[in-house]
Amino acid sequence: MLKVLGAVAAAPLRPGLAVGAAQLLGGCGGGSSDVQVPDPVVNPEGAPLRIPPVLSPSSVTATEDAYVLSVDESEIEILPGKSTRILGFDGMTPGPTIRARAGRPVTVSLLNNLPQTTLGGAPGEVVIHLHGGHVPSSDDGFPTDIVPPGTSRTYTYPNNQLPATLWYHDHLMDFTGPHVWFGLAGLYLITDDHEESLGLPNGAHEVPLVIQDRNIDGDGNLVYTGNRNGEVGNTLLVNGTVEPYLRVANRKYRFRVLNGSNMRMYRIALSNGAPFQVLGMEGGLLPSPVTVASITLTPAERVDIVIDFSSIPVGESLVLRNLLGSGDTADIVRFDVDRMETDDSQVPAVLRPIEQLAMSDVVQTRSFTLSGGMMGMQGMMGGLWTINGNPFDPDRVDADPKLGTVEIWEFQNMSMMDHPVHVHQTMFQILEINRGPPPATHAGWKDTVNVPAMGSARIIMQFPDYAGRYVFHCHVLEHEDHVMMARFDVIP
Ligand SMILES: [Cu+2]
Repeated sequence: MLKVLGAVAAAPLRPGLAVGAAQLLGGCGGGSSDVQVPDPVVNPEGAPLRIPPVLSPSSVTATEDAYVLSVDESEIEILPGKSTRILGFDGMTPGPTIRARAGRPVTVSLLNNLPQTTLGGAPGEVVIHLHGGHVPSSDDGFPTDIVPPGTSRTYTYPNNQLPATLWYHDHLMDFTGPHVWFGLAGLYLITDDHEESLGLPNGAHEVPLVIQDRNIDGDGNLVYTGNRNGEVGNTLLVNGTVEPYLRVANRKYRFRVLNGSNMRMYRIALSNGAPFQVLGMEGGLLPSPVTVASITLTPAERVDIVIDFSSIPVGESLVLRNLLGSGDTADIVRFDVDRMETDDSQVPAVLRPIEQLAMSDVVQTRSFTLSGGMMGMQGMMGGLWTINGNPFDPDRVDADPKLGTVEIWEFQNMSMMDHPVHVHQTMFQILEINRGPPPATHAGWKDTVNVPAMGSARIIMQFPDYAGRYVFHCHVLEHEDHVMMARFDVIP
C-alpha cells in the first residue's frame, strides 16, 4: 500500500479560500506533511537504461498524425522484484515518446482512466500541457482546463514551430507536483528535413535521458511529502531506471536530456572531464555547436548534446555525473563502451541560423517580482510563493501582450531560492541573467529561464499566431502549485 495518502490533499491554497495566518505559517520550512523520507535506494547491480518507446500513430492521413494516449494508475517494476504504483501514460513513466515533424499537425486523444482520487491523495483530474509547444490557447493545457476521470479529449498540436526537444506533462492547478512525481511526463520531439540532413547521430545513436529524482521506500512505493519549498528525491532515475547503464559503441551519440525533476537542479559533466557538444536547448538548434565541460539544467530545461566515445577503449566506462549531487545523486548514467563501430555521423559547424528578436521592435516592458513567503513578503516562509505579490488566480489577467508584438519581461527574484520561470505560448531569447549576457549555450530559443536567488533575468519574446489565455510560472512544481503562477492573455 502507498504510504503517502493525505500528503497533498490538504495543501492547496486558493485565493478566496479562508486560510488563517496560523495555517500559512504552518507551512514554514516547507514540510507540509509528516510523511517520512525513506533512505536512498541502492541497486548495486545497476539496470540497463530503459528507452521509452516511440508512440505509433493510430492513424496517419495526408495532413496529420493521430495518437491515442491513456492515463492510468499502473504497476511497474522500478526496483528488482518490487512493484511500484505510478501514474502512467499508456502504463509507463516516462510516457512513450511522440515524434512529430515541423508543420505537420499531431492530435492526441487522451483517455483519463484515473479514479476520482489518485496517488498521493491528488485528484484524478488531469490537464496535459505540451511544454515548449506553440499551441492555441484552447489546447495549451490551461491549469483549469481539466479532463475529468472517465472522460477523454483531443489535443491538437500544430507543430508550426522550429524542431526542438519538447515534453508533455500534467498541469493540473495545485497538483502538478504530485502528478508529475508519480509519473505523468513524456518526451515530444519535433524534427524537420533540415535537421535530418545535418548528419547528426540518429536512430539507435540518439538517446533520450529524462532525469528525475524520487524517494522510493523499501517496498517500492514512491513517496511524496508535499514539501512546498520543492520536492527533492534522494534517488536518481533516468527514463525511470535506477542506477542505469547504457552499452555504447566507440562513436558519437546524441542525447536529448530533460531535467524532469520537481525541483532538483543538475550540473551534468563526464567523469573523465572530457568536453561535449551542445547542439541546443529548449527551442532547438543553436547557430553552431558549443563545446562545454558541464552545463546546469534547472527543472524543465532541456539540452541536446553529442558525446563522443571514440577515445574510450572498448571495455571501459564513462559516467555522466551530476556535479551538484553527492552520494546517490552524483551519478546519472554509466556508459559502457562495449564495441567498435564505424561512425558515419557528424556535428557540422553550422546548425541553424537564429533570428534575433530586435530591441527596436519592443512595444512593452513588464516587470515581475518573484517572492517567497506570506502574501509576497520577502523571505523563505515556505508556505506561499507569489508573482508581484499575488497568488495564482485563473480569473485574473496579469499581463496582456498584443498578438504578434514583441515584449521584454523582467523578473526580479526577492527570495532565497532559484525560480526557473517557464512562459507558455512562445519561445523567448534571454537578454540578461543577473545583468550579464547569458552563456553561449543559453543564447538560442528558450522556454525556461532560471532567475537566481536574489537575482534577476530579462527575456525578449514575440507572441505570434494564437490569442487567448496562457500562463507563466515557476517550474519548481511545488512553487507553481503554491502558487507562483500567473495568467497572461494574448490580445487579438
Ligand atoms: Cu520557484
